[in-house]
Amino acid sequence: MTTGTLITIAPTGAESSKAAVPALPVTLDELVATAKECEALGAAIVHVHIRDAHAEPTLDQGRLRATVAALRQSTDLIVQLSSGGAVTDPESDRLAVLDAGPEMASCTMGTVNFGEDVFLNRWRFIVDLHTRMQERGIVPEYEIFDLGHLAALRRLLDKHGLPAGGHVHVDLVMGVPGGMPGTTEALVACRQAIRDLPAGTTFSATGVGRTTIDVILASLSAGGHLRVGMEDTITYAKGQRVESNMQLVARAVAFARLAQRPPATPDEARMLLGIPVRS
Ligand code: KMH
Ligand code: ZN
Repeated sequence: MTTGTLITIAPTGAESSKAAVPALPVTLDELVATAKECEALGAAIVHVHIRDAHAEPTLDQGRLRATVAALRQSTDLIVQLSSGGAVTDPESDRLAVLDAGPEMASCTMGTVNFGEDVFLNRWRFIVDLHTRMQERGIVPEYEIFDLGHLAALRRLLDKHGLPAGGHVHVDLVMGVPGGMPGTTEALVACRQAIRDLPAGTTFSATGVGRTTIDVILASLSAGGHLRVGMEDTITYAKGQRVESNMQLVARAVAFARLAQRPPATPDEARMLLGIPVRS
């Protein structure tokens, strides 16, 4: 069944520095203002990485809680905290992200080379994240950087059961140097593998760097959803820097409307993902 398009905004990430990318939202005020504007344009989910007072990536528990509270107060967006953090973050801090009580959190389904670094996701760590989210009613978004991560997800669900809410949603993160390429062919291969997951599994896709537009078009045509934002894309077109996250959401919304799959509201997204609607 084809539905409207879930649009996730990933505004900050952990990789770009504020000095190199001045438009990156790094303070709580900047993040909330960005989230509000992206919601008004059509985003339904915000994928959140936070920064400290020096604009460096952090998983500080107080800041995470304040961020969840502020986003809930100022927007109706589904707040999805990153449990991936930065490649340097210890597993204990990444697990503790769940203590901040988000509606959703990311759960990366395997280790991947990540540029010059390694994004480490051991099997036991993945199982811990998945089962803690089940216990707390936090809905995961399974992050897929390579085709084999979908096989790992099938193994996880077979051994440890469905996530909270009973619905499975994955995000294909494509074009990371070291992961799968951001191509139509790779997306179609993933879509084939998603057919081995529980019926009704949904997917979104994001193309890092210059793969962003190819991945948007491939995902929409394959019935998928979209993630965009300055976590993944800081160049809008050749020689043109991204001015703001809103510019990327506006472009994704325009593509979704052209595909006759207009943006889903946050509550439509909650219903699709098995998240209780906010009262
Ligand atoms: N920053 C990357 C190392 C996630 O948010 O769950 C990991 C990442 C995935 O961004
Ligand atoms: Zn992330």
